[in-house]
Amino acid sequence: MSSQTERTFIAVKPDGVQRGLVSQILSRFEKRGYKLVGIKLVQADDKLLEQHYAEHVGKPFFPKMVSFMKSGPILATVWEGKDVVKQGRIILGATNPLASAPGTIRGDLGIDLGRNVCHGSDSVESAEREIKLWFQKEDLISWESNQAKWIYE
Ligand code: DGI
Repeated sequence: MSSQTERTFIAVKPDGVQRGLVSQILSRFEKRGYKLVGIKLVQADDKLLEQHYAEHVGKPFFPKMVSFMKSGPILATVWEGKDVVKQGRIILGATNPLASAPGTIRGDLGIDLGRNVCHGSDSVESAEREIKLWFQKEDLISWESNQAKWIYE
């Protein structure tokens, strides 16, 4: 059962930041009713990316992906709300933008796999791991939204 305090890690990759898509991406999560509890711009380094993408280290595309992810700032965010991990992935769309449905971020804003605009945790366990990797505990703010009663029954 997912709770209203479930959290996920959503990042706008360097292509999304460079293309001025940050506000659009944040807006999709805000409008859906999710609560922003952490946000910062990060210039990622090899160590962070090797930890974040541990499952991909050694794959042929890895060096190119790391160099892309270091090519500019990444907007790191944490969102809270019911089923936010799964819904976040749905809002982002499929990994390959060409396979993403219109209406999703990648389906509306991307074309190539290596420029897929955003990242979202793929499970509650990954979310916990990624949030710890990108944020200090004190960077995350628990706050009460006045909108909650209009979003949740
Ligand atoms: O969690 P996702 O980002 O949706 O997907 P993932 O964890 O399978 O892959 C992480 C990122 O790595 C993905 O957003 C884009 C990149 N990637 C994955 N597979 C390939 C790839 N990049 C290239 N160039 N080729 C791949 O096969």
